[in-house]
Amino acid sequence: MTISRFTTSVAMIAVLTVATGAFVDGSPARAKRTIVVRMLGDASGYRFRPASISAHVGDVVKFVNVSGAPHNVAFWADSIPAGAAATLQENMQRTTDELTGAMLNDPKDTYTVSLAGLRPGTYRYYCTPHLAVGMVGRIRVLP
Ligand SMILES: [Cu+2]
Repeated sequence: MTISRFTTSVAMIAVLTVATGAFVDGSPARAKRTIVVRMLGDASGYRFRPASISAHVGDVVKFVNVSGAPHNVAFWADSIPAGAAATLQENMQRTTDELTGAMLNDPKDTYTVSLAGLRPGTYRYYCTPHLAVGMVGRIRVLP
C-alpha cells in the first residue's frame, strides 16, 4: 500500500465513522411535539403563557383557554416570514378572517396550529379582544 492509498483509506474510514455516528445519534425523523400555550385573563392581566416559545417545523402548538375568555389567536401578516401566510392560513382551522382563529369562549376550549411546512422564522400573534391590553405572543419556528 502506498502512502497516498493509506491516507485515502484512513480518510474514508473517518468519513464512514462520522456518517455512522450521525445515524445513531440523530434519528432522521424528529418526533413531532405538541407545545401547550395557556390563555389567561385575571387580576394579573391578559396573557399567553408562555408568551414566547420555540418549536420545530412539524410540531403543533395547542392553545388552551384557561380564564378571562373570549380569546383567540391571530397572526400579523407582516410579522411572519415572507411567503409564509398561505401555508399558515391552511394550517389554521376554523378561521374567521385572514390568519385569525376561532374565538374560544368556554374554559378548556382548545385551538391548535400546525407548524407543518412552515418557513423557519418568528411568527408574532395576538388575541383580538385583548390586543389593546398587550395579549401578544410569538413562536420561533426552527427547521
Ligand atoms: Cu384574550
